[in-house]
Amino acid sequence: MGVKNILLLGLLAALTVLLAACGNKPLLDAVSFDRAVLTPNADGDSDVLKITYNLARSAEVSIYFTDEEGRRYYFRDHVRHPPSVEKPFQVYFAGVVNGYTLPGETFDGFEVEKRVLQDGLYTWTVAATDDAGVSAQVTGTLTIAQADTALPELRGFSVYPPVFTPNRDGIGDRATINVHLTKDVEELTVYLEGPDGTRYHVMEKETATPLNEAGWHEFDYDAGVDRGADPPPDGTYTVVMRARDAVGQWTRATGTLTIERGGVPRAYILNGEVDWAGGGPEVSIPLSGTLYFTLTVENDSRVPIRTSGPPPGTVYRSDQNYATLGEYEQSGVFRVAVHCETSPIDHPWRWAVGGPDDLVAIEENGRRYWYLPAGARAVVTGGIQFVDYVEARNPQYCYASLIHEDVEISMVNYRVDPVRVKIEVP
Ligand SMILES: [Ca+2]
Ligand SMILES: [Ca+2]
Repeated sequence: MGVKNILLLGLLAALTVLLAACGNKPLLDAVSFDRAVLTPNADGDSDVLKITYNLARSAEVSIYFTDEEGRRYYFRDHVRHPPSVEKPFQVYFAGVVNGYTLPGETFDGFEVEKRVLQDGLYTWTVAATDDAGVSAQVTGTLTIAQADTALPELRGFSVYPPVFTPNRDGIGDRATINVHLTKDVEELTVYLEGPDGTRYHVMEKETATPLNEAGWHEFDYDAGVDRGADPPPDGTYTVVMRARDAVGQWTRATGTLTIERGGVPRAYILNGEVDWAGGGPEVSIPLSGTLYFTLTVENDSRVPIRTSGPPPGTVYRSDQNYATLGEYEQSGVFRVAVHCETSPIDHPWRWAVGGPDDLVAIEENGRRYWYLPAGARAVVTGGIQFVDYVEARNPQYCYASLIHEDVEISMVNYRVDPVRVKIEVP
């Protein structure tokens, strides 16, 4: 460091001392409350007052109220402020202070973040302490009357189940967050908060109670996968519910929710190709003959896709269907299906998207389910033995689809690679 710089620094230091000394302005002055009586009840009359104060130097500022029993309620608790520039600071006060409990009072399952002062006479204090430890404070009195002290209580707050798997497989895909709200509010919000502070909003489900009104509220959470959005990463989250009433009181309840195997399943019939035995695009089958097919299913997602029977290789008679084999539809299951124009029901013949060598078992809620793992492919074969035919529809078109039962058949997986099938009748 050059001599010049040292001189400059010295000069600056001297100037600072000089300014501090000659300024010698009081740390805190021009302190005022523009009302002596506040009625915090959101009726638009005397609900808010304005606090003005001038700060000469940077300082920690507190604004608090002391009741007649000597209990202290903080509106601002040691908040660091730069000095006032040109104009004094102005802050609006609506009678709401940091959460507190009255003697003997407890709240079950929620906390009060911000609460209105009870009716009564208070001493207000504006206090400041600068970096040198110099303190100043100004006091006055404030009467609180007609305060709307009812709290928006969050009773019976619950998150169920504690662990869920939002991946559209029909098993444990949703969590429900419930609360009984005791007062109409301006807002009632729920979000998941991750370890890094990232928040994920939870939409409210329409229930008997209109939005923001007192009563029973239910939040049905799918982690976004219903809309095809990726859910928050697997992990444990804090579920935060917060309510704010018209006076500005805040209540908060928290729980935890763990996401496992979350993700949006996506699967395809590989290349949209079906290998119909006998060639195509037109095949002839004698009555009681069997139409065989082979195709490949690709799980092109980061989550396993669930499936159910019957296994590949199964041959249906044309007058059978998945239900007659006892393999009913299950929400969230992927199955390969074949449909013909004369099929009496939608996609009557269905097969699992892989065999025992392709699938893995995953246990959830005490039951085992079968999945094609993320990124895996499986060859699926099957057949339909045509034991009958419809004369007016011979030949007819048949095609394969990949169905996500009770969820969707995506366009790309619907009516793939049609084949014209003629039943040869003797
Ligand atoms: Ca009022
Ligand atoms: Ca699931």
